[in-house]
Amino acid sequence: MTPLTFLQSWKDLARHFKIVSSLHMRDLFATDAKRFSRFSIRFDDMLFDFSKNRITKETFALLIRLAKEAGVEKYRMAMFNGERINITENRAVLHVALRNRSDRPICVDGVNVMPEVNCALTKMCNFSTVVRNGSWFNINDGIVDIVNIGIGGSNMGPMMVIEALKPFVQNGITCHFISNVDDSNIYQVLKRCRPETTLFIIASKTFTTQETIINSQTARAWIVKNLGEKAITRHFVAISANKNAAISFGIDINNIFSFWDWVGGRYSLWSTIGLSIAIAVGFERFEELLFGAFDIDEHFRMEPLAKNIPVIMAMLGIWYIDFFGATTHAILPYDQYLYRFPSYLQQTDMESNGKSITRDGRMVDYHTGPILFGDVGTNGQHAFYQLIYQGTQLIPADFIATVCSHNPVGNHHRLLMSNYFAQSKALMIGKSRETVRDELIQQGFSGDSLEIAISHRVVLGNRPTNSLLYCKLTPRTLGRLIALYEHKIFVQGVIWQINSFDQWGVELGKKLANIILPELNGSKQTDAHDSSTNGLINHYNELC
Ligand code: G6Q
Repeated sequence: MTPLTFLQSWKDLARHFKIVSSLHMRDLFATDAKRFSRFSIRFDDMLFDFSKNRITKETFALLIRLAKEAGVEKYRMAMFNGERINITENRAVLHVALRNRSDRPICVDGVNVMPEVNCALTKMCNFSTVVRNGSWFNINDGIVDIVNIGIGGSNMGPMMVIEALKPFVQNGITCHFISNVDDSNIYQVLKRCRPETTLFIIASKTFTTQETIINSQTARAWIVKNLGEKAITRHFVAISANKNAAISFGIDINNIFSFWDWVGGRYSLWSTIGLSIAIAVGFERFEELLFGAFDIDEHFRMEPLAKNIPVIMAMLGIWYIDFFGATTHAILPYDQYLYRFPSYLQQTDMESNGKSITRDGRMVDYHTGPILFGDVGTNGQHAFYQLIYQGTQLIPADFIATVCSHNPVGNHHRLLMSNYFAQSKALMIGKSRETVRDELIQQGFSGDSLEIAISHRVVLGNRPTNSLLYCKLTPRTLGRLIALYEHKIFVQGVIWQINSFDQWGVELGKKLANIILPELNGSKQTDAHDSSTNGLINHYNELC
């Protein structure tokens, strides 16, 4: 594999950067009337505007050339063809099969996985229907509490989606999520549930994850205490690839939903892990979500690189991270229902591309995955935007917004949207020294205090942003949005030559926790670790 920095397009970009880095977007807009139409793409009702980026026609062409030269098309095909591209775990990466709404077979080792996928979907459909219509608990109406017990990929996707699709959640169904091993998490949830009508979904691909197992045992004890041992089969279902462990826990074999090793945890909300979503919003809407992702899968699979939204998003990210030295990326949804979207993407992106070793085992000599952060507009504006405007770091940002509110109240949505449009404009255009000077002179400033005041108030602008704007946050739109980011992450992983589908780093901390657990005994002093860890453990043992 040719190292990334040896590729001709990379070298050309490095040269080209020297020219572009001194250009201001204000001038690029002023000298090109077609900039918006050149650098924006419409996908159905969704508009992707990337014209407020520090690029020229030549930058764009070079970035697309890099995508080609780095093999994005080849790897894209390999993923869709079920090849084992997760090389360190020797697995295919097929979340695209989970939402393949066509009859196109998708094979792993020559076996079409689609019949099994469709069979699991039918089972989800049947199950979610009986829970929703009350027949699972034999009730006509009233509240049903759905408690998803899972962590990481078995928690964040469903939790984000159910929040995002709240307007579609059936009355009477309340979804709760227990993920943290912290006892306060389960305590707060159980406090709000009625045992008679509570359904626990144990979501764990491996069924060995410490947090999920202990939370499930506590939930099991709660049901047994309130309803007796026999109630377990009615009140617990499992989603797992480890059927035997689920059966040993007491789950009825008919209530175990399958999971495949080619579904990565953080890409699994489209699978049976989405059961809580199907129960909350109904299977039809869950299917719409799948259709949305499928729309983008087809777009990603078929469109040429230069017209391919996730490819463009990815290449712009590469441009900033590897040439401008950006280390972060802000996700800024102007849509309250997407308030969990930034933290959801944190896992998808940072666990996937937080790597520094190439697929062939070399240490990279360039930066890879960015630190993702964000919050909903306008909250973020009153919190961290200042750093994006005037801090020392370049922070590329994605502005995401919905044209129509689910809950139109007075002038709220227009106000929200005026902020959405204003922020990306202000970040791009900034406020020049001359404008600030004129304003301050009018306010009576002069002399030294005028010069100092000017320096503080100048906003350089030239801060890059993408804007995504769609009609309404429906399940289909949400599916599209998530899939766009998934494929963006995929493309960046290909460019950086890393494996985006494993997470060996997090294993280390998990193993150490198991070693430390028996030392938290409230008595004996430990000297088994470094002095800091010893000191912390000993302080804990002294106080507990
Ligand atoms: C995601 C990771 C990780 C995983 C959790 C839960 O890609 O693999 O977040 O989803 O560790 O694992 P289980 O589903 O096996 O409990």
